[in-house]
Amino acid sequence: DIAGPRDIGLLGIPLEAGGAVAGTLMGPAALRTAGLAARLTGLGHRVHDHGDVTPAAVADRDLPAELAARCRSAGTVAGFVRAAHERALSILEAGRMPVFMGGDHSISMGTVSAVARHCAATGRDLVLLWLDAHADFNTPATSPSGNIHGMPVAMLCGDESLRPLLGEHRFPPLAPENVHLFGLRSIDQEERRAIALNGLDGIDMRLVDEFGVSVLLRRILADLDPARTHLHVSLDVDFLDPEVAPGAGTPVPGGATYREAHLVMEMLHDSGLVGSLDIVELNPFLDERGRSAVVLAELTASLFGRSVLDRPAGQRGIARAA
Ligand code: Z70
Ligand code: MN
Ligand code: MN
Ligand code: MN
Repeated sequence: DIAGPRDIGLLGIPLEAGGAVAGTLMGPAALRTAGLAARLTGLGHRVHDHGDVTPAAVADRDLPAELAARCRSAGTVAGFVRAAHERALSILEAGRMPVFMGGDHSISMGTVSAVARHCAATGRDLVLLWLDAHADFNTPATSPSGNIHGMPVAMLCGDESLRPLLGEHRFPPLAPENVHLFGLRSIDQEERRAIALNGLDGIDMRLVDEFGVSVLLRRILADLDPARTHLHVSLDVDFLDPEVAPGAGTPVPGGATYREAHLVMEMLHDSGLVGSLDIVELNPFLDERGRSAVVLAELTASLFGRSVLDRPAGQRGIARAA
């Protein structure tokens, strides 16, 4: 249960080659500077910082020619993805709850695939909450940009053409009905068709405007069995509105407000379902005086139990009520 003190493992994955804008490799450093670890220990948790991953040496020519031709910097991304997967697995096996600090969103190919393996080994169902302006459901065949950070959800759902990025490691692909894309407001044409075809749950900003984050998130959480579920949360900085978090390489207007994002994190905490977290796409080079890094550190604290007032279990009904 996420309530009560947890053993948290921080892991930095300083990758920027999956996106078009340089700077996300500084993400882990900025999150540390924003006091992420101290905010979590201040809540009573034990925090172990595992440092940053050292990427494996992978060249483009080590990958299938088609993959390397269609994806930018595929070898570099593969090196980080494989190393992240191995480090993630050992943190999970040590019984720590991992917080993965990206890096661009392609790191999730390594982190979430490791979580999927760990869940299979421990008999739990993996559910993925993807907080992002984008669906990241492109494949090498559909991507308009060739940027691998637009493809991790497709890889995690079992796209064969992307699997060589992970090398020899094998993981059970996510069931599309266990993938919830939340905060959508920028999708490519073929990506949109693929989401419908594969039956992913897409929650766009129009739905957020109409129903609010609380109703929409409660609907997802209420369906999950607390005894079986491992919920992985993947938080892209561009889930937030660019006015709240300007440190994003591809800012899209109309994102989550500061208050909506905090409510999501508070409800996730109260659910007791979260087993792992990615914090990705923070670009400190584009940030304003560390604002975005601080917001992400604050949101992480909310996910780990920070609240304005004490809320006895019986009084945090909104997240639990079916
Ligand atoms: C576009 C693509 C993207 C950020 C993901 C954008 C992808 N759909 N951008 N995350 N920041 O190139 O595939
Ligand atoms: Mn475990
Ligand atoms: Mn993303
Ligand atoms: Mn995004």
